[in-house]
Amino acid sequence: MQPQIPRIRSPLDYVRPRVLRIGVTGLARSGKTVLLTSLASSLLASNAVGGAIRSARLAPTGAATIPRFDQARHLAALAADPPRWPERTDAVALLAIDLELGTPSLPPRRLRLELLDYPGEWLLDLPLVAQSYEHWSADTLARLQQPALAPLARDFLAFCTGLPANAALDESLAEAGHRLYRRLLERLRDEAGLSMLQPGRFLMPAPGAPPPWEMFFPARGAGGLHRLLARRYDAYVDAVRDGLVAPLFGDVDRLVVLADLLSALQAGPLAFADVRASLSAAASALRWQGSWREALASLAKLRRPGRVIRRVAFIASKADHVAERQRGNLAGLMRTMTGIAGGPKTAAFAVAAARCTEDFVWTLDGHPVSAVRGRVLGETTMTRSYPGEVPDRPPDAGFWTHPFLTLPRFEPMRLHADRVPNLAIAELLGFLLEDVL
Ligand SMILES: Nc1nc2c(ncn2[C@@H]2O[C@H](COP(=O)(O)OP(=O)(O)OP(=O)(O)O)[C@@H](O)[C@H]2O)c(=O)[nH]1
Ligand SMILES: [Mg+2]
Repeated sequence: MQPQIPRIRSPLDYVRPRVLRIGVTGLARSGKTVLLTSLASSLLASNAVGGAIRSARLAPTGAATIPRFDQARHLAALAADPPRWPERTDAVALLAIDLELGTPSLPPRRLRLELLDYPGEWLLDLPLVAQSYEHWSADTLARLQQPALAPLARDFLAFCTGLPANAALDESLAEAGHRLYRRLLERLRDEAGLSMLQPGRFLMPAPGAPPPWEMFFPARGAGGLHRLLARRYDAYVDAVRDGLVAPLFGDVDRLVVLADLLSALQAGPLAFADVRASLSAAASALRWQGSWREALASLAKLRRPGRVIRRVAFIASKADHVAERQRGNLAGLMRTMTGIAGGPKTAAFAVAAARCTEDFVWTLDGHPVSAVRGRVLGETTMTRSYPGEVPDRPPDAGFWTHPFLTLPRFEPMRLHADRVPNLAIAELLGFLLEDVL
């Protein structure tokens, strides 16, 4: 079902996009729902983005096929007394806003903005499109053998070691290996808090019955079993590729990728390396998406080609855990971790979608430091926090000898006239919409 396209009012509307779809994705708990809620609340406040937006309202749902993002419910949670954070999400949702743009002396230009809450797990499937089964298996098995992961991976690795190098084709072996591998991915997510877990659809399945070709796992070898696993991997990659030109993702024109780098710095070197691997996989997938999109479009001549992603914003979320002085480094850290020169237009931001703290100067051991203070959920007094110095590039071994302090779970600040207090949401919107405003 096509989205309802806003009526054309000015000749310019013929050459500019009238529906702009922005994908918002990121690792689990990185702050996607709060970001969407905050972006929408800023847009709906009529004077957002330096007055270029004349009016904004939530688009009617009409006959849309993708579930709508429940803006009212999420905003109500942040507006409650005491404020609450929104619940976890586990399905794709779409937020649509109709904008009128332009100066008051001319007829308005209309633009429908669609913001898509895209599962982070699926983002990590994009790099598979450029990888062979052998390559992916070798990388994955090497990672699982790291000392920090090996205890959780023991059963699966033992199963792999037990397989003869030229094992014959055997459906039940493929199934047994697949089950062990899937269970391992779940434990790495739930017990080790990792996110660089592939294939992503093993953790966040697509709707519908699981297809038989899903029964694969990473393995080395050269026999019939190995060839079966490689064929199934290829079928999986084909499905990922189809998804990229399907209406859901194929129309994404710009992408916002979130990562909670501060929590990763706090969680230690293993968690940080994991977030770093996820981000660099996502960034490199985006670097070549232009060329493979075109190649695919010409292959599937009968199909409407997907749009190429033209702008990507990488966001270090929950930036209100550190003071202003540190936030420049936080954006810098994101920039050095993702720098995707040569691909779509890219920028990095340190954002607090729902600001919880204010900056203040704290005297620690006689030295003034730039710290923050806010109310911790359920408490009445203010808590002060200085988690540590944020590095502007991935830290070296020395950094981890003075670990980042725990980040308090703060309560969001009270709303001002339905607007969520935030840091850098206007800058983010400015970058995303610069060429259409
Ligand atoms: N201090 C601070 N905390 C935030 C901010 N945004 C999100 N959080 C915290 O991060 C948690 C997760 O935020 P969500 O927006 O629900 O994250 P998500 O990515 O949608 O999570 P899933 O849907 O479970 O993957 C919240 O419950 C808050 O505790 C922020 O701007 N500042
Ligand atoms: Mg969510």
